[in-house]
Amino acid sequence: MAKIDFAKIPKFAQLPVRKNAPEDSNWGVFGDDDEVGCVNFLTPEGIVEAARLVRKGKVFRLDTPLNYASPPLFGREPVEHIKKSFEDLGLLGYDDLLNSYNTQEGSQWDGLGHVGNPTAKAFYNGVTNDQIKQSNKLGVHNWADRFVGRGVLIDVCRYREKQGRPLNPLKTEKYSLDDLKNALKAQNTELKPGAILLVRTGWMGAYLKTTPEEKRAMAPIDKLTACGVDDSREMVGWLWDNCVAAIGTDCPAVEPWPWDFRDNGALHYRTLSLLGLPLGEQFVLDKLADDCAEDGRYEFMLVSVPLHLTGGIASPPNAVAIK
Ligand code: UVW
Repeated sequence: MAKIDFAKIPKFAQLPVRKNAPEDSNWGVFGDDDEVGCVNFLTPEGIVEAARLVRKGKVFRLDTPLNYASPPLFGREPVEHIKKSFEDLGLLGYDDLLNSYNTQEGSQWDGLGHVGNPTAKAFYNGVTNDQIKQSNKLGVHNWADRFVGRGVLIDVCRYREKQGRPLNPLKTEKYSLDDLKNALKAQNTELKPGAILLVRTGWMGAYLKTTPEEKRAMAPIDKLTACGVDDSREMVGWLWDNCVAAIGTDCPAVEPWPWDFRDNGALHYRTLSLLGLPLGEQFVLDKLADDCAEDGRYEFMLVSVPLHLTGGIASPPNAVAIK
């Protein structure tokens, strides 16, 4: 693990640092062969600091149960769970079989092999499509033992509601960078380098309240509409300049859905492929947010243990926030 000196990280305005790298990319900042991206901002010192935030022994699970979305969003496959009996061995017992498991059927980190930048025709750090297809480059295994640090929640949904300006999470509406900054200020929370940033948009709570028919209607990729954070260059510059290690939200795509796959400015491209910044989607944040509102502490230890899937494209976060 390369030692990170936050004072020496180039500012967004100074990017790119590698010759011929795309505009607004950090390619080369963590090394020419780096496959970890912004998760490099999670340091041993940061883990020790995060552990000091554990004060009341409360644990909040941040993932949805498998198959929580019925059917899964974006037309993804549901998981088939079979209890495989040992009956034929004369034994009273079972194994689990999970068939057609799409690692993005519910809560997920999008890995760095999930999408490449259309203009650069490359994935994070210049990795080619052939490398993603034929090797384990940029797989989620690179994060398997290092996704631990100080979590920070921005409850921008509650902030906007308190302001009398709620948005409809089930529509293509966006929270601006000013909303995020002002919510942080209202919470008295500081975004220090090396944060795993969680943003509560209110989508998950709104989705869970819908009827089974409404859920079915929302599942196809061309039928879903959902809120998210603004996909602007300023948003991404702010995340980078604050050395955010990852951003996780309770909405389907972090940015509002639908986003245009042909738009080079989409947040997915700006973050995953240009900065190696993990995007977390469909996280469970409501109970954590209630607790933060109650004790006024929006920071905690966050432990995420992605699947140890060599070459994996994405992973359920398997994450907990501990306060
Ligand atoms: C989309 O934006 C389609 O979401 P995901 O990152 O889960 O593919």
